Amino acid sequence: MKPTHIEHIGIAVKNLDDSIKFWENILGTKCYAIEEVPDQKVKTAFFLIGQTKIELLESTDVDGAVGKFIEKRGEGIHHIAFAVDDIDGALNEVQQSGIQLIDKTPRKGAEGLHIGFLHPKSTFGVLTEFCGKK
Ligand code: CMX
Repeated sequence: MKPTHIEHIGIAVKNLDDSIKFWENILGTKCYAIEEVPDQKVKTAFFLIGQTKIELLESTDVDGAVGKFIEKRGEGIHHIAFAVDDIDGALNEVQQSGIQLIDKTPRKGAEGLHIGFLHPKSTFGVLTEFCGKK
């Protein structure tokens, strides 16, 4: 289940529009998609750098994962996501090795991807996501 590449880095932001302007300037590339993901209680904006995306995350609900993160820790890097060929197999494999999962089965994420999170208590403090196409 070796990940193929870093699919994206998720960054929690207070205001998507302000952050998009900053990242467009820094990266020299336009945000190519804005999408709300109701299941995750976020609005996302994407930039493509090589094979990897920067995913800006604005909370749509103070009680959602990003809303709570910003309340507690402020803006900043929220998670790192790895692309895997077999999302079900990857989640199964890490669970078997004793790592605590947030999602035992994949959920629907942005861009039609199937996603599953590993708990930061089990990953040395890094909220880690696997993404797959199914
Ligand atoms: N990175 C590292 N640690 C984190 C974290 C993050 N992004 N978010 C929370 N934590 C830590 C907290 O600091 C806390 O640690 P302490 O107990 O030492 O204080 C612990 O995890 C529990 O956090 P909490 O604030 O009590 O919040 P919850 O338990 O309600 O939720 C988590 C934490 C990770 C389980 C939850 O955020 C979650 O399920 N995340 C997965 C889904 C997600 O992040 N969706 C948004 C992005 C979606 C997308 O990319 O499309």
